[in-house]
Amino acid sequence: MASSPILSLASSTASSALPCRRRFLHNLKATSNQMTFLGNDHINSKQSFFRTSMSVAVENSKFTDITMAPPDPILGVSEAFRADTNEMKLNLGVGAYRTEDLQPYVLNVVKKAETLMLEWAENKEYLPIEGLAAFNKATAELLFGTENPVILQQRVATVQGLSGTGSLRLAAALIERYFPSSKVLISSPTWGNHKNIFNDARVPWSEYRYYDPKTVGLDFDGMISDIKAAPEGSFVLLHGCAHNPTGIDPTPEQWEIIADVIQEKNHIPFFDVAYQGFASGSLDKDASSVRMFAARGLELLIAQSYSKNLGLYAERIGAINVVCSSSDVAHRVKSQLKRLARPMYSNPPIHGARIVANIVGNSDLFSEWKEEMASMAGRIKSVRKKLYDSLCAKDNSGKDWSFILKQIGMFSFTGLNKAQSDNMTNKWHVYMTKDGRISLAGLSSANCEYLADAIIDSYHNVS
Ligand code: KET
Repeated sequence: MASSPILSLASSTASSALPCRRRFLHNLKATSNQMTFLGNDHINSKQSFFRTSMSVAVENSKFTDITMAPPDPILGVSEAFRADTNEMKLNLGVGAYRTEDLQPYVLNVVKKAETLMLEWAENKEYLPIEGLAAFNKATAELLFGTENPVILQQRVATVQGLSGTGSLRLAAALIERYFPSSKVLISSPTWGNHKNIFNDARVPWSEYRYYDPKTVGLDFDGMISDIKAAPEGSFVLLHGCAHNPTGIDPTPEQWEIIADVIQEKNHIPFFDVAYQGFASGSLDKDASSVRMFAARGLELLIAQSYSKNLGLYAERIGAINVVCSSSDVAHRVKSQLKRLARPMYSNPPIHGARIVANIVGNSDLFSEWKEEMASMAGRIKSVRKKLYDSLCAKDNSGKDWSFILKQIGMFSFTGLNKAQSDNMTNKWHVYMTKDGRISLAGLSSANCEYLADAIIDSYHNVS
């Protein structure tokens, strides 16, 4: 007898041993469990009808060979967290800011901008492919500063993107189309989605050394020699500030040396700026790496995100900026970015773009945003310090935990391995990514001691 494709959907290998009719009913039951829109009573009363229609629908599926995708290493952590009923549970997986009460936070300045927007009742017509003009102007000026020569000389091609991820994806499409023989160098480790983005855009990538597990610090020599060794004209992906996942940034002197090597090798710097203002609390300080590269007259790419610094996670608002050697080149680059965007998503959403443009364009709202951002960054710094103090107070082994204080941004890279990270989740209900990263933005002062206990236990008692 030919085996039924329903089997793989019912995910039961045992069922293949059952006689045909029983196996059919077994599979129907398994399948009906997945069909939440049908109540069981309903299935009983109309059983014969559903047996026939469901078996036809499922057995003939053209999608039978599609296997179950693994959960996302970052966003999948939140799904597991939601399913846990333990009251001590902590979600330190995704990088999303929480208040001291561990609640999501909508910035007051965002609520004010939205109130104004409701009053103005502007229309919701399609945006141009490149996005909202006022947003594109504001975002480039925020990144470089209004008086920067690249702005004054109109050398930046800015296109509104679907937050940081969508902007990186658009840049990857540009690289794939216009630099087919170039590869992208990414740090090891890096934000988990970078590899997916370049894989899906069919852009080859390789890694440069970044993290040194011995010092839980930067492997600067490794980084420099790998960037030097890469084929001339490679794209070098750099985290503008608050490197994710390590929280380890180069010093200003090290940034200069990185720029020297990139310049020597004719590489193209490609910045991912997802945390401007959120890392140090200052928009200017967090943009200093990008501005230093621009001041050298280099051409560079910068993807921006407003998920964290304005808490606009779900609005999907960000931008891709390409700094070019002249306004004429920038004009052409922009036209090609639009050409790439049109068949992907046609044009971007308007709501988040208006929020950003209205806040940056209004001096009162702009100052208020800077204050709120500094207070979010301050809360993260204070739980970082409290976690460090708790670790020092509770751990008698003499281990040096000071690396935690040297890291910056919303994450701490604890140095815990996969088995130790599993222990954090399975025993302590602390949800985190398996690379040992914890999001301090999901921690409150009240939970620091509990987290310190969990880290000490996992570090010393699990190998
Ligand atoms: N770059 C970096 C370095 C980054 O950490 C994120 C998000 C993004 C880009 C994309 O953010 P977007 O919301 O598309 O603007 N990082 C967090 C969330 C995620 O994984 O999607 C995180 O690492 O938890």
